[in-house]
Amino acid sequence: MRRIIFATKNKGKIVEINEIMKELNLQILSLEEAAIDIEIIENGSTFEENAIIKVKEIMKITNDIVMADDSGLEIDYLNGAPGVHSSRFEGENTPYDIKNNKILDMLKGVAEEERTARFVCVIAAGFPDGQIITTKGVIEGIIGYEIKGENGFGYDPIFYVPEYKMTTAQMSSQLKNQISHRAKALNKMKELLKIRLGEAI
Ligand code: ITT
Repeated sequence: MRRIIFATKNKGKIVEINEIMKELNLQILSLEEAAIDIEIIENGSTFEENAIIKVKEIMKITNDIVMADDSGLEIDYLNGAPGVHSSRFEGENTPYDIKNNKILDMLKGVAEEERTARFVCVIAAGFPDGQIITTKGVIEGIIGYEIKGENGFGYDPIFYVPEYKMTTAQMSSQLKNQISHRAKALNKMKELLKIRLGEAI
């Protein structure tokens, strides 16, 4: 079975990635599972740049296919923040209850039409021949008025999807993994991997 090293330390992402990629005949290893412990400096200004930075760093130390996910929440009222700084917003190790409440405070009194937001995900894949490709997925929603739901991770409890009348934290993992930014980007990547790796997957 072909190995893919997934350059992430985010446990919430790993669970979703494994679920979305499960029908492929690929062994997906997180950095922890591959026993790789390096600090990657994500100093790009776009999701694409940061996904490629992560992939390139790990490609230096393995001949396996390397994939990475750079994602985040863009809030229109905050001019696209926290965006590429989503995991660092209010401090990397700050609990999400606090980060989510901070955003709710920043949007206090803001009308529904102005609460538009989206989750964005860019997946990069680097191959042993040096080629790197990327795919992107987006899910549109609005910032809710209170924290709702226990599923998912990160900003899910404040990301409300009008079409489903619930936050992504209130969705079952099956539903979120069908419609999310990550699902859309990974599904596009799956098709590209099938073309590239052919029968092997
Ligand atoms: P790695 O770089 O190790 O993958 P990270 O958490 O630092 O982990 P990013 O730099 O891509 O990853 O930041 C993504 C952040 O965006 C993540 O930490 C959440 O705060 C937010 N985010 C992304 N996808 C999300 C989702 O599906 N649900 C909730 N929040 C999400």
